[in-house]
Amino acid sequence: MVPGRSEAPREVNLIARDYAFVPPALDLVPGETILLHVIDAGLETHEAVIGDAAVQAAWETAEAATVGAPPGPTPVVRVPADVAGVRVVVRSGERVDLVWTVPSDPASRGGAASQWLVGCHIPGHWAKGMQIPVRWISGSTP
Ligand SMILES: [Cu+2]
Repeated sequence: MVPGRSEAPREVNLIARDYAFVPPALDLVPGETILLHVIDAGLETHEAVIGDAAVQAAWETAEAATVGAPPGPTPVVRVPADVAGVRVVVRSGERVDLVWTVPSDPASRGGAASQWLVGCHIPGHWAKGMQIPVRWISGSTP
C-alpha cells in the first residue's frame, strides 16, 4: 500500500453499522495522511474514535453520562485534550470526511501502538462490538 501524503491523502472507507465496523480492522501507515470517509450505514447515530486505549477509555466514560438522553443529536461531551484522539460522529445515512495525519510514532504517548483502536462510544455500542483494531503497516514506495 502506498502511504498517503499531505498533498495526496490516501482515501480510506470506514463503514459503521448497527453495531459493527467494516472492515474489521483499520490499516494505517505511521505518519501518512489519509482522507477518511466515515459512512453510517446503520439506523442509529455512530462515531469513530481513533486512538489508543486511554483515548477509548476516556470517551467511554465521558459518553456514559449521556445514557438516557432524549433522541436527537449526540450530546457534546468533553475529554482532556491529551486523550482526545480523533473523533468523527455520523448520523444514519450520512458520510463525514476528515483529512488526518496519522502520528508518526503512535506509541509516543505512552500507550502501546498495538492498543490503538477504532471505537464507537455512543452508550452501549462499544459493548455490542463497535471496536476494531488499528493495524500498523509499513507502506511501500510508489
Ligand atoms: Cu455506534
